[in-house]
Amino acid sequence: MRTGFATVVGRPNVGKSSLVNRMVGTKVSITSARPNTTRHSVRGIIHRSDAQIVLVDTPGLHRPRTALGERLVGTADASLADVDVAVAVLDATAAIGPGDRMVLERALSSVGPAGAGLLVAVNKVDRARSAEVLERLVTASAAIDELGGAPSAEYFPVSALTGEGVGPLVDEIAARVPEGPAYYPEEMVTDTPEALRVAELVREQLLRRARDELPHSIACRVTEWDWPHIRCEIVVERESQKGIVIGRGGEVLKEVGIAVRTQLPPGAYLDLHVRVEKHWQQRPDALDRFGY
Ligand SMILES: Nc1nc2c(ncn2[C@@H]2O[C@H](COP(=O)(O)OP(=O)(O)OP(=O)(O)O)[C@@H](O)[C@H]2O)c(=O)[nH]1
Ligand SMILES: [Mg+2]
Repeated sequence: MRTGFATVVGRPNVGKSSLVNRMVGTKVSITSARPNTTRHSVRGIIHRSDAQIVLVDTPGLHRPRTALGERLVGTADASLADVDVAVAVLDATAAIGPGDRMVLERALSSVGPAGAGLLVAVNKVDRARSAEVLERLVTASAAIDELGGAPSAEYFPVSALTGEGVGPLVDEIAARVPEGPAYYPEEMVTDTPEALRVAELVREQLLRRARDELPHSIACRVTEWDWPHIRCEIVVERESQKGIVIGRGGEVLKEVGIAVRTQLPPGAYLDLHVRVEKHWQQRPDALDRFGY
């Protein structure tokens, strides 16, 4: 049996969470078209007959401008400590830039000399021309050479959306984790606590409906869990945002509640409350409370 940790890193919005969900085969991490969706490190466990792989989804690596941003980057960096495999995810639909080079550099330095545990995934190939995919692969490889090289790094064109190329990536991760005992029981796909999962599902639905700067201003937290009664607070930064999140006649909140309930065991009663907390993104006490 081979078992180990594979941390998935990349710029915001390149599709890390989508790829982790696809590899696990279940939704363990929320996704959205907005950058900086993931705010925690989220474990997704792959069970195979020959291996157990603990994938670690991480917040996007970026240059932080808020205290929240610093926490997110800190979380991603911490998840790169002590990994067997680092999967650096790039976006096939965009040219490789300084942000991606930084991702490759951090991933490379986390897996030790010669990059024995470095895998590079070029995601969203379903939306790129093959010449573009090829260009990203070549540029990524050249960037790694400039960083000192990683002879055993391998490159995978993938699509989290269609699943194309994902099988070979998982096979390679399985081949590179060491031998050892299983960390998690067979039926477990994630170790995210239920209350956190529900708060994240609420935030995911809000992100789908949010525009402009609102996504960064939303935080969700379950404040009461008395099954089937769940109380979740939604925190925004401004009074005007509160109105947007509630919607006309409570319409938005109602839709959010319905969409989240379909993803919970039957009978859940979800009580959503919206509260304003000014500048929470800059306040360490608030960030602690949300677990960021
Ligand atoms: N066409 C296409 N879209 C994708 C693919 N993978 C992800 N996406 C889309 O890209 C957007 C970002 O996906 P996420 O999985 O949330 O990206 P992320 O890297 O986890 O983002 P952060 O958590 O914000 O760092 C979403 O709109 C996804 O639907 C893919 O393979 N093809
Ligand atoms: Mg994510």
